[in-house]
Amino acid sequence: MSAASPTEAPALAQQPLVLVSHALCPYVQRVAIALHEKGLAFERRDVDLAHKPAWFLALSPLGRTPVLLAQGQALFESAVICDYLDEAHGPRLHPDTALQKARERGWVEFASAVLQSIAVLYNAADEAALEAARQALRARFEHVEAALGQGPYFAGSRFGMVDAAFAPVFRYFDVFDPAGEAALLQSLPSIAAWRLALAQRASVRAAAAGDYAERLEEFLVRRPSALGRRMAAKRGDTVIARAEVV
Ligand SMILES: N[C@@H](CCC(=O)N[C@@H](CS)C(=O)NCC(=O)O)C(=O)O
Repeated sequence: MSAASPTEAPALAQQPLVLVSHALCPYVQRVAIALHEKGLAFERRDVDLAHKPAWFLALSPLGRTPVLLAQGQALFESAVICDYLDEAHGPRLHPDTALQKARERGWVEFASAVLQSIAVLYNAADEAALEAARQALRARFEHVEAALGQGPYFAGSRFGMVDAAFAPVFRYFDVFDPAGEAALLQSLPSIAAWRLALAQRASVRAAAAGDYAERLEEFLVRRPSALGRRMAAKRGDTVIARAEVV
């Protein structure tokens, strides 16, 4: 992946919108989806999170992607960036009423908890830890299944911020399923239909590179974890397990 060097730091004032990114970051995808939904042009600038450039650390106090450079400001934290975009630019992705907005923000937070459970899964050191991680993740998805309505999106016919937050979650399963983890989402019919609807949405498709699945697989195969070893064995690779920062 390309990483901007300190001398390539995006000039804050010169670009209308710059999304400071990592190719595999699911939180970056949320922001990219919101930008696409609003038809906003932006430049995407990838950083190497294993070797963070000084300009990036100066803009991102937590040293994390995404950062959105907008009107001379560096905005960080995906939920905050998405809320800013929604207040500043139509069409609205959040619902109109305070109560519904609060409910949906809660589910955006829940999507972050699901992403953390996914990281526990792909980092699980051995089969016992992997099974425990599967069960924890499954329990989270059962909550999601219970919260879903008729679809096609979280809030019915309206594509919203919860959809933007969960679309990157399901992208992991495009790689997990063939790796032998398809049972994790089995018998959750509303999630299956939602996942399909999200995968077809133009903004979701545009939010990650065309070779995203191959890159993710490469990242996972190199994890020193039970899942990584199984994927490497399945591929017949002799990949040396090497942790990467994502
Ligand atoms: N709560 C943050 C999470 C962002 C996050 O965890 N980003 C990861 C990449 S996906 C990162 O930058 N990790 C590098 C690090 O923590 O050092 C958000 O929603 O923006």
